Amino acid sequence: MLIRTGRDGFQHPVGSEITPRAVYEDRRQLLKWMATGAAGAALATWAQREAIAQQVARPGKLPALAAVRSTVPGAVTMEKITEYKDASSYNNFYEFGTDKSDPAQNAHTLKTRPWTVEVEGLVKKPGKYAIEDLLKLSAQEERIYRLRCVEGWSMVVPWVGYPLAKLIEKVEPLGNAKYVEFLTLADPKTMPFVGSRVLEWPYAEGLRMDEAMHPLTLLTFGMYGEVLPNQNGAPVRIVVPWKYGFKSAKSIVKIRLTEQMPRTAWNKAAANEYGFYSNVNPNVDHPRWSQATERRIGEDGLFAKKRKTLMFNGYEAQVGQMYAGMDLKKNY
Ligand SMILES: Nc1nc2c(c(=O)[nH]1)N[C@H]1C(S)=C(S)[C@@H](COP(=O)(O)O)O[C@H]1N2
Ligand SMILES: [Mo]
Repeated sequence: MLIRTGRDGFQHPVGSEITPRAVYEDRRQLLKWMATGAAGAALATWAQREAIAQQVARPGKLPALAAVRSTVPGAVTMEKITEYKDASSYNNFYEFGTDKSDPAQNAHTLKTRPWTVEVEGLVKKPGKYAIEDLLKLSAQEERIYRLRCVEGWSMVVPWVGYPLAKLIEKVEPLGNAKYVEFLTLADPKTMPFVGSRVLEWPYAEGLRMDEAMHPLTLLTFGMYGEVLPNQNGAPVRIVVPWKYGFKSAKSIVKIRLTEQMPRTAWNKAAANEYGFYSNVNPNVDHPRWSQATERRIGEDGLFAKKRKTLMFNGYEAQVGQMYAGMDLKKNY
């Protein structure tokens, strides 16, 4: 569901599956809320998406992507893996629409070949990489990551890729490079919503240098042993498992090293709601909803008990040190 904030003309999602906070904290409130019909609307939306998930066929059988299971600490969670049909039919990819089921239905128009990724900015060796060369730059690893969306749902996906650090090392960052900016494709001919004002295009994201170089930050080409389906960000995306899902930019065409902190698409849309860091943090609420719990897509029904969200999405042992001494409430 989308609401218009009016403040700046942008629209921001209010996940229809987000139960207002007061509601799940109090059973009597829940009954009241259900009586307003909001629950009915949420249930209808949820049921509709479930129905679409059943219909969206696995997009052919995509080419396999050979990979070895990663041995990097934290790279493989033992949690139950989300079913492919759910991970590929319940997506956020606003270039193809704002409903979770839109990308699976619309992203077939995305042309993933030829594809080049330009690496530029504060580097000694800038370059344009054809996707075929980028794929071969380093050995492919399989990693089983939790991904937690800021809207309150999560999934567990076996991603295939290699550390972004491998590419960054290759281009030799200059001493004053402090951030990495990701710019993604914005092609109005193949992306029907790039003409809309939902966000500023191209979709932009960024990481601090140490975050970009962290061994868990994955330059991702595949999932479930195959190349990425378009709706999940083909042919190349980033996956940053300890941050809210929107930090994991899809269908990347440019990687730029900068000295200044780059502006990001969601920060431009609503700076008070989406900060640069966006580390998963159950103790820091979104201004319009709690971040303390989450629902696992494909498993937890609308009224099932939610799971507790973990600090840094469960990757605190691996990444916590990068934020030592930082006020995470201020740097949300
Ligand atoms: N280019 C682009 N990348 C994007 C988005 C988007 O709208 N456009 N949505 C983000 C959000 S909000 C989430 S939660 C994840 C979802 O990734 P998934 O569909 O593979 O689960 O992609 C992120 N990357
Ligand atoms: Mo998200």
